[in-house]
Amino acid sequence: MVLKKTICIVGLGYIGLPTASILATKGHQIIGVDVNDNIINCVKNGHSPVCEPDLDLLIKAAVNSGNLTVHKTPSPADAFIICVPTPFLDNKEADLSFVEKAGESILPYLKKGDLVILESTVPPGTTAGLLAKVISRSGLKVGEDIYVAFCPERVLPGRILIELVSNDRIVGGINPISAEKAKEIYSSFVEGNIFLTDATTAEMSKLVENSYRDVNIAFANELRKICDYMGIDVWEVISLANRHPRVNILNPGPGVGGHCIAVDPWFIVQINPTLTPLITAARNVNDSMPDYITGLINNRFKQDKPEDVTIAVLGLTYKADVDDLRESPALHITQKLIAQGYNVKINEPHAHIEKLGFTSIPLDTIFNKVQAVILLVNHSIYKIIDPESLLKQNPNCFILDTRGIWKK
Ligand code: SAJ
Repeated sequence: MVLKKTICIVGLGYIGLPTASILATKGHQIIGVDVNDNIINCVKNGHSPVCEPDLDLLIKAAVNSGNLTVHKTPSPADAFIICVPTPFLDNKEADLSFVEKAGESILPYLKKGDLVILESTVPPGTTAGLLAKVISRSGLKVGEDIYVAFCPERVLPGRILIELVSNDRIVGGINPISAEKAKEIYSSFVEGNIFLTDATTAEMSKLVENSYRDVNIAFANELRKICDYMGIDVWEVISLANRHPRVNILNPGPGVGGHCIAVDPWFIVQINPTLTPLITAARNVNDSMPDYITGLINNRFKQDKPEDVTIAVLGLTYKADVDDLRESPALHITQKLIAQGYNVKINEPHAHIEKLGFTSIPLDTIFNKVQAVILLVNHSIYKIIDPESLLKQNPNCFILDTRGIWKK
């Protein structure tokens, strides 16, 4: 039987809020903490501030049960889970200021026997170094009076609630007892296996997962460039190569976005750039893709003045069927086309693009009088668009499917 605990979760973003809600529905008393009034108000009213399947329902259940309350400051608890952002600085090193502030914010509430868990993605050594140092300012002996662990989140946006429960978890303690204590918390909702290790190994494993994906996508993007040069279809090449039982190449695209894969590999590189040329090269290949795509468009319209060319852009988010625009290559490409003087019409079904000064044009009118259609995001609703019929109506239209969802 799992013992019900009071758990304070600092940071109610993409990870903190689903984790808080699920723990609340398992009977724990959850104190959710965030500095953002909009998030607090949304949750109080039982709504999700982010677009994620079924999260609204889960939050409503958690709030209605009385087990989830939200506040601007922490309160005493048995365990504290820190889920704050770790963006990178201009020099691509991790900005740990949010982690540090979150650690400082719980100091007044810590007591002997408490557990502090970090879930934010961080460079290896952060939990045993920076975080343990901040926690030691409570006067409690870290590892003896108070337990500290790193437990990386591994959920895929768009499938967060499923993966939160079904994925295996890595739990890294600053000592074995810290790992055991943290495992107790995750055991109350995780159906996958829970693997115990030390905090630094757990931090590195998390970065390795996202870097592995980044390197694989970079390989696909490099293949795309060479196949374009040769005049052959990269998606056909990859799908044929993937018929080999030990080959699994990911998909080329307009670049890698989001707040994880486009950021985390740099946290490995910052440890020692000389030892990590492959990870660095992969990041650079993926970062080169937006310019590569705008280059293809410029090349097609090199005889025209950009102001005489109208382009329909499909999708602005960083990936399919989410509302997240962070580090989005699609947004980057669109802004670049606008800056170059093209007339750009946008369709984006999920994100609130009005806040960027854009309007989403409905799909039934966006293709009128355009010289180009550029598919930047493989949102499900775009799969039913038939490029053949677009070409029938507008034979000179330049159609560029950067995601390979429209069969030739
Ligand atoms: N992308 C491609 N080609 C592909 C797959 C993805 O170009 O074949 C692009 C996407 O369009 C997007 C970017 O890569 O711009 C990242 O998308 P993603 O779906 O690969 O990953 P994220 O960033 O949404 O979530 C990742 C996941 N990590 C792994 O799959 C190893 C998730 O499990 C992590 O929890 C998450 O990062 C995180 O928070 O770290």
